[in-house]
Amino acid sequence: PSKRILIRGGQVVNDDRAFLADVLVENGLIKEIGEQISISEDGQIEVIDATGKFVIPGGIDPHTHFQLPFMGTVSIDDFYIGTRAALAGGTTTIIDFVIPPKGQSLVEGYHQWRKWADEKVCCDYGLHIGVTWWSEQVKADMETLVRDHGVNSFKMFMAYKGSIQVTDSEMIGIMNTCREIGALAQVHAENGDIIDENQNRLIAAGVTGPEGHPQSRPEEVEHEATKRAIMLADQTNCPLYVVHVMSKQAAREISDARREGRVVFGETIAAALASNGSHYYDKCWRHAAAHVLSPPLRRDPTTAGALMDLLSNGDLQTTGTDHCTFNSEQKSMGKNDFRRIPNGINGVEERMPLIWEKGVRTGKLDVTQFVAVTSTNAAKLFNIYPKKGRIEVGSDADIVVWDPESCSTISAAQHHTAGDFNIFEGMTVHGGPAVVITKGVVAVRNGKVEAVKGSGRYLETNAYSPAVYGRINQRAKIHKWEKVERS
Ligand code: DUC
Ligand code: ZN
Ligand code: ZN
Ligand code: ZN
Repeated sequence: PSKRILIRGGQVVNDDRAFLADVLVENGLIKEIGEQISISEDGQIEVIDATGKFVIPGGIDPHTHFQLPFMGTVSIDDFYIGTRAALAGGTTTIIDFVIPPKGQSLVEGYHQWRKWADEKVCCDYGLHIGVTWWSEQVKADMETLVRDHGVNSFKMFMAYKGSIQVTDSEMIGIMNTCREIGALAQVHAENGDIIDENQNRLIAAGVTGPEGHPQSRPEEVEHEATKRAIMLADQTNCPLYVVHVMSKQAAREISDARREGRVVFGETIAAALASNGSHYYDKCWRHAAAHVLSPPLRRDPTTAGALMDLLSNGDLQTTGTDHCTFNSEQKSMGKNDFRRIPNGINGVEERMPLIWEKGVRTGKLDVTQFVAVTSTNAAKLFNIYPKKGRIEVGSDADIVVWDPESCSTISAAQHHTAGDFNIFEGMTVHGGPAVVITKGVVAVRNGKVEAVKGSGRYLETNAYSPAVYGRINQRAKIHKWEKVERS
């Protein structure tokens, strides 16, 4: 692989502006940006012609689950196949979730995930830590992870009763701790107790197929939990990041909270922007089961467009995928009971082209906004900016030469994940990566992926991201208890 790369004549796009320039890459970093960079033609440099194309920061997918042990099986894309698929679609950084079972040490879980990931990743990656239970030991582990292991985000599950769900009082402890150590609290917002009740009622009524899944988790279940999480975070003065916002009602809560000045961020996922819940009612069991994830896709056909509108106006900030793939055989574990269908869908490879198609080509996002919602905003919130998420001298050379004119049809026969189904099957997307560079090395060219197993690095992130804590500290000042002095 060439150590120096010159990307010539493209439109460089950051979240704040776009301009014509050449970009010189050297030793994994962006070395120079300028008009007509001159080089001595000694054969030591690879020149990539980006005329008519955009030169954008590599995508950041802040929500993946590679080789996740979950619901009695393990998601089929491991850290090699998963990051390879990410690169194929223009994503050069992923942030995955450590999800230790209840009772397991968080620090142990972290080391387990590092062991799985380090030898396999083809691009840089970070880790969020799922806090699935609560004790003094868990609190100490959170402190250790932030201090010694470059972690700055912790996720709570308000669903999955009986396994990883946490209670409100546990959430309060976790949020207080996040606030103390400068971390960002994340929530999977669904009311797990009512889901459990609905599931039992559906099964009793004989609804055992995949259509039972969305019926057990209607919009209001996501809505209520989102609202509750926002309230708890506000009361504890903890910044909150709601992962996979799937519905208009939940999104509305986030918009309203932001209007009131609360420090809340929202992520939506590729599937929510490009698919919908009608698939659960498909006559083909395999087809319906392939779409099972939580929270579910919504049947309301206006959801996808509404979520894109909120990315456009800034009420939602990031786009992930919740990429967590299971093949048909694994999905079949729930053949007679939708509660046992492993939850998860694909998206890490399709995210950027889909957002281009549904966002930029519809006119809802301009190219700078596309960069913001696919890369820069996540980099800022998780404190890896401007190392990641920006085309700037000194930043990592994670760069995508994006071809706005390319045209391809998504298909399981072509995709790079190990799954045998693609929930976006048959969709035509315009726009896609012509060249993908990770840390100064070309990983994708002309649709061919040349990813190197184990070449990615774990991203140490600092606590107190300015994008998060700048505002929370201000807000803390107005949160003062009132005491009345009486004689
Ligand atoms: N939802 C999913 O669909 N899969 C993994 C975890 C989750 O919360
Ligand atoms: Zn989740
Ligand atoms: Zn089918
Ligand atoms: Zn998830």
